[in-house]
Amino acid sequence: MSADSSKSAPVIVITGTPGTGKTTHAQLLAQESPVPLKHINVGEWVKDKGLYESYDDEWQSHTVDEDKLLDELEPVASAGGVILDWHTCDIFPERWADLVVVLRCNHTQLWERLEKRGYPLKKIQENNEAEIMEVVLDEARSSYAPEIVIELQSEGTEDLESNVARIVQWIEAWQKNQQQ
Ligand code: DAT
Repeated sequence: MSADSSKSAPVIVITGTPGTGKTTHAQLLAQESPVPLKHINVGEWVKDKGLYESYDDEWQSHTVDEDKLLDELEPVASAGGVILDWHTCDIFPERWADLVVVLRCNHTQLWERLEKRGYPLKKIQENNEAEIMEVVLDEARSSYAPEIVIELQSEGTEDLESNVARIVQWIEAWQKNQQQ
């Protein structure tokens, strides 16, 4: 099922393993988009609004309170005009998303990015394995209609620029379609 046809701006989910470039893409897309898009870094939202059940020191990550998170996001996502930037997407209701972008990166580069971020070794290993096993891509494909899921490489600035240009084109086509 596609999202509400009365919205003036779409909901774009940008997902992928941590370090694949979601926030980098979302920030550039928010600047370049022909319609206003609010960038929501869902991980930051969870922290800022206390939408978690606990914090795991060993994994340095929050256990998200999914019900609270969905309640907070519902009015924002239903109104449209948002980029949801998160490393998972299968908890979002299918009706929210107009486009789901899954970013991908080769494991050598991903390892370096996560090392720079200061992640503990086992968190780097776990994320790297998840990327190799295409966990996020599988999740997106099993949660949304195939025609709204796109997989994009994110290995350098050329990829970043061409990916954002492609999403901007998609938004322009989405707008035309809404006006018909
Ligand atoms: P994420 O939000 O998926 O965790 P990020 O946007 O914070 O990832 O990016 C992690 C690091 O990698 C950051 O230093 C920017 C860099 N990076 C990611 N994608 C890139 C790309 N396509 N070109 C250049 N640098 C990129």
